[in-house]
Amino acid sequence: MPTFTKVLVANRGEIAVRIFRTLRELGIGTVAVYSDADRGRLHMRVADEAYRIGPGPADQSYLRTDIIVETALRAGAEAIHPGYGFLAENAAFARAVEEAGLTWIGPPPAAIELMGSKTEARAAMRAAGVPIIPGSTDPVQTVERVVELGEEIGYPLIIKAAAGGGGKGMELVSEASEAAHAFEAAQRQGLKYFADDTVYVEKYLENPRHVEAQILADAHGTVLFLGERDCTIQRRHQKLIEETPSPAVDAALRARIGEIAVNAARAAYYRSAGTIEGLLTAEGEYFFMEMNTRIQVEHTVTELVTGLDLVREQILVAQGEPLSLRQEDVTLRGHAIECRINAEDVGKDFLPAPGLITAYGEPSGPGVRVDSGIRAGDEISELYDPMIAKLIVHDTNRETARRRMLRALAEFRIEGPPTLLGFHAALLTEPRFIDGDACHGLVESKELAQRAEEMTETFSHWATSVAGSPDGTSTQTRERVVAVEVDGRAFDVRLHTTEPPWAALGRRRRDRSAAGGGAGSGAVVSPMQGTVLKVLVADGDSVAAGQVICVVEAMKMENEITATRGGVVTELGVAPDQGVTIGQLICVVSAVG
Ligand code: MV4
Repeated sequence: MPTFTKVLVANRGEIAVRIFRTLRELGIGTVAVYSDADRGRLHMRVADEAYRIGPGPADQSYLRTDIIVETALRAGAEAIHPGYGFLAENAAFARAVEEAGLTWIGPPPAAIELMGSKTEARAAMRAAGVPIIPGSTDPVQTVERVVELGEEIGYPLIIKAAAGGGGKGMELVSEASEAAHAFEAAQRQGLKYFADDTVYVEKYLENPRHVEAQILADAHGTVLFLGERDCTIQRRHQKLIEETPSPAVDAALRARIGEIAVNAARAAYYRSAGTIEGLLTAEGEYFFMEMNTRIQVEHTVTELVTGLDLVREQILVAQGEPLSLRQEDVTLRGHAIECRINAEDVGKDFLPAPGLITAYGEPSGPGVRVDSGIRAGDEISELYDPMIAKLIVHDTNRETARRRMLRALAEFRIEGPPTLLGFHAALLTEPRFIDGDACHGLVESKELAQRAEEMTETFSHWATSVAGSPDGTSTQTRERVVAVEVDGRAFDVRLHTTEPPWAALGRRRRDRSAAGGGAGSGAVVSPMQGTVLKVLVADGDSVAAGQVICVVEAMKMENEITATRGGVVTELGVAPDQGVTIGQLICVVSAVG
């Protein structure tokens, strides 16, 4: 049985740091790789050795399979852990690792490949008796076939890219007349994002919960079910909050989900940690949706309720060892919640807001865990995911865990870019969340965005009084009311403190972007850097407030740019395939009459 002396982690940020911690506990040497953009960052500092992946564009660094394998050999590592994202679900890379004589800390390449094709996965799961969402298991090649399926299983339908997953390349079909448009859009997105225009069709389930099952499998025939996670609270298919147990799952349903998950893993000849993603309907039906063949961002909540280290189990399994426990030894204790603390602007439709972290202080205390790769002075780069940290709490039940999360959110000090701290505080105090409701539509609501902003104000922390500022920008004073007691009598005292220098920088940036075209001016400006995909209006067209003007692709996402008020389009200055920068004028919507 090989025991590793050194492992390379082909990843960055919090997950690389997370894996290095476990490797250290196991007495295994640690090897980091880093892009030029990540030089000096935490993940390379905590490893025993760190190797630059270069030259080349930094956003591609962690995808350089050849260099990563070479680096592992050069460093004398025996194995590679891919983390999540990047190469984690790349079967060709897993094979290349094994062909180089290294061990792949992950599932068999054939299992990655099977689950990578959503149609093949559905066919295999159906054959294994795993309930799949009604629809096609073969690729759907014509609009006529879509309409036929609509007649068979009823509308609405959803068309998904077979090579997709996680929500990219999905199109809704409410009735037959929409089939052609949706079919072409799903094909186009499949081709663009996954270089594969194969699509399939599912019945569209209304307002389901996203409930996923964690499994662990070894090479000796043991497959464990480690409970479910509820990841219903998402925004543009990005999970924001994950918790376990799911408020919608009782013991009987949990047993059924566990059986489905173990059957799915066995049918795929699975090994390592894996997740069966499923949809749970309001009627209590549970369907397999897809399998993620990697350690996931939200594995942490499962770790807190099981007391296990899932990364350690992955490493032991890769070494050929049996899992450290049996199913009857798995106990699920209490409740855990994870909030993803992203650098995003809730008020701007959750637009990623890369920038310098000028101050950073993590919460701690009972039942609090923070997984992060960030320190004060680090830059949240626009090249990668804008996640700053994962904040995870554990307590005896959901309500105490919720309160613990609110306490921890208030302790978290992050200055520089806008973050989701206030958003999470607003969401966790919503009656619907408190009730364990699925909260469909809540994340997108204006009311919640408003409350998130108020919470952010509450969280705007103790300004250090610093004279002057780095670039000579004049600092302003902040006013806040503080309750004090003098000789046993209470007073409200108005304090005027000088804002820190970075606050002035942030304010100037905000002022600049606001000047780019507020609601009043009728100017439609691009809120992001990207490429124009489509222009849906022409000069002289009448548009209503909220009507889509054009579609801009940025960070592999299609973003609809809408009119901020109704009127007539003038000064239209963009065309398909054209690049646009932040704040660039797209058109002016002139008021009529
Ligand atoms: C669905 C669906 C309804 N019906 N599939 C897929 C990727 C994941 N991010 C969300 N996905 C969905 N797939 C069928 N057949 C609805 C969603 C969905 C969703 C599901 C659960 C909780 C929140 C959601 C938010 C958006 C879309």
